[in-house]
Order: sequence, then structure tokens, then C-alpha cells
Amino acid sequence: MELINDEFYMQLALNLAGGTSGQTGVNPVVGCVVVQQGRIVGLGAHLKRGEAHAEVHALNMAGSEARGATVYVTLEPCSHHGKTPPCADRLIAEGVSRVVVAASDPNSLVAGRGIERLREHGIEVEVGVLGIKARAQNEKFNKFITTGLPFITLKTALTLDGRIATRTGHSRWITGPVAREAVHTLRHRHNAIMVGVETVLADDPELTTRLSVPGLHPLRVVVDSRLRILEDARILNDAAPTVILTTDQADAEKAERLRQKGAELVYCGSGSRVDLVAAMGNLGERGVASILLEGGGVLNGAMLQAGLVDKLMLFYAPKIIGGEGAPAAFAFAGPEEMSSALSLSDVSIEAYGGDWCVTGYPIDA
Ligand code: AOF
Ligand code: ZN
Repeated sequence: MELINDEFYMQLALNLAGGTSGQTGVNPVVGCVVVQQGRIVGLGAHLKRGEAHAEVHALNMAGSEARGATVYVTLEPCSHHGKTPPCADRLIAEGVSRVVVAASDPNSLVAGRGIERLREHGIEVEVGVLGIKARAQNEKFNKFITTGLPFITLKTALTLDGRIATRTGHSRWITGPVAREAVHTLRHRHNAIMVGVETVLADDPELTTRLSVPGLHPLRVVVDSRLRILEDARILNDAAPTVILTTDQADAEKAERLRQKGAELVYCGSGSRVDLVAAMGNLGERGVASILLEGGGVLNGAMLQAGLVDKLMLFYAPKIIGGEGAPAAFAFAGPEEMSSALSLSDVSIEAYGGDWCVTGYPIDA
């Protein structure tokens, strides 16, 4: 039987928050549970940027039963006036007795002030219950709010020998249906999806979210320094907005025609290649907090080399295709010696049907 204690209620709050991943935009996912004498009297999650915070939904549900209650919240209650008023003030006004917080808020507008404010008003505050899980759940928000840059998850399907297509360029499909469905969930959970123009030319992908239940479509981003994209590419359809990252090498007339088709062009760098660091800064400024990078190999290699990748999710199919010149998942010069190889930390492996996803975080060299 499960022990009912602080961790039990915090886990419930984390579950509420986790379910909203992908729908809060630049905001964190947050869950909240209000407990009065062993009974849950309020539940809430932050559902959309600009709308009520988790605590507000849960306190509204609790009504007068919030007085003297314990409140479990996965992120430190806010202390600032943003799009909504401070949650700390609302908790004080409701007369709650105790607030249990999983993780403090790295947003410099909050950063401990929410907790401080509660304590100043005599509310008992405990911080850190299931804190590791809570910080992991908001890994995208934590990076974005502290750096202004999007959190980048590199996802690729590949064979055991690291290929993303056969020597003839054939790639449908490397992994099975369960892994491919999981990738659509990943699209829903990121604000944008990014590919290189080679991938658009080779596969003509639509890059939308197609799940067994409706999902949100991410912003579509193509890296295309010389505007080689075809004007009838499916990525230019009106299912979702599309941004093309390009350079001043791009043909002005083609640029205009692509704009007519609804694409937005963003010029990053004057060289022959898109300045990826500048491009990520630009996307961050326009409120893209997370990107799912779907390659191919050249863009994956360039993003890794630029130190822009935060997380890798490698879906391995138990297949070997060999093939002289068959495209690799990571095409870059690479180090001379093994001691300089890019290493991953916090590695985990999960089964998806007959395929395996290896997840890890690059260790800064
Ligand atoms: C909370 N509870 O449920 C959330 C919090 O623009 P606003 O008003 O939505 O504020 C966004 C900021 O508030 C966000 O950057 C983060 O620091 C915090 N989010 N805080 O107490 C919540 N979503
Ligand atoms: Zn708040």
C-alpha cells in the first residue's frame, strides 16, 4: 500500500503538471494540490500562458477549505506581477498554513522571493520535496528562463550502425510505429521543430503533430542558407507557421515568393552558412523556449559542434544497413582521439515496440 505523505501529494501535483507538457508555451509546467485534514480539496495545473497559474485553479476549487490547509506545488509560487497577479499573495490571502514546494523558480523575477514572502507571513514552507523530479520536468523552462535560448532536444531515428538512410537515400521507415508515435508526442511537447533543407528536399516532410489524439503543431523551422527549398514543399502548407533561417546569399526574388506562400524569413549571418548561435538567440527572442531538432546528419553535427544541443533522444532500430556513403546521424569532422569524443551523462534506455531510445545529455567539453 502506498504511504500517504508529502511525497504522495507532490507526486500527484507532478502528474498534473506533466500532463500539460507542451501546452504552456514559454511558461513552466506547474501542478498544485490543496489538502485539508487528510482530504484533497483542490487540484490545479497551469494550462496556458496568460491564464491562471496552478495555485489559482486549485485554490478556487478549494474555496473556504483552503484556510489552514497544506498546499503542494511543484514550483515556487510566484511573487511578481506578470500576466497574472502573484500566487504568493493569493496563498497568504486564503490563510493556508503550510506550503510544500518541490523546486524554487529560477526566473530572476521570483528566485526565492515567493518562498520568502510566504515565510514573512508566518506560513510554514518546506522546499525540495521531489525536487529532482520537478527540476527535470521543467528542464526546458529552466534553460530558457536563465539564458533566453531555447532548450534543444536532438531526436533521430537510426540503425545500430548509426545510419539514417540506406546508400540510395531510402529511409522509410527505420523505426516501427510505436517509436514514430512517440516522436509525434515529442513534437507536441516542443514549441518548434527544426530541420535542415537537405531533409526537406529528400523527404518533403510536413512536420506537424499527428497523434492518436489531437496534438499542438510546433512552429516549423528550416535551416536553408541559400533558399534551396522548393516552393511547393509540404512544410510551406498552412497547417502551421514556418520560419526559414537563411543568409544574405539567398536570392531576393525567391525570398519574396516564399514570403507570399506565408513563410517568414529570418536572416542570420552574412557568410555562406546560417549562424546557428545567432539563429537560436533570434528564436528565443520570439518566444521559442524549446526546439525538437530532427536533423539530418549535417545539421545535427553542426548543432552539436556549436554546443547548442541540450539533450539527445536516439531511437535505435535493431538493424544494420552498412553501405558506402550511407548518410550518418551525425556528419561532422569529429575529434582525432577517443578521449575527445562527445560524451553523454544521465543516460537512460527505454523500449518502444521493437526499438530502443537512448536518452542523454551532452557533457560540455
Ligand atoms: C507559479 N505558478 O502555475 C506558474 C508560475 O506571465 P505569467 O504571469 O504567467 O508568469 C509567468 C512566470 O511565472 C514564469 O516565468 C514562472 O516564473 C512563473 N510561473 N508560477 O507560481 C504557476 N506557471
Ligand atoms: Zn504564480
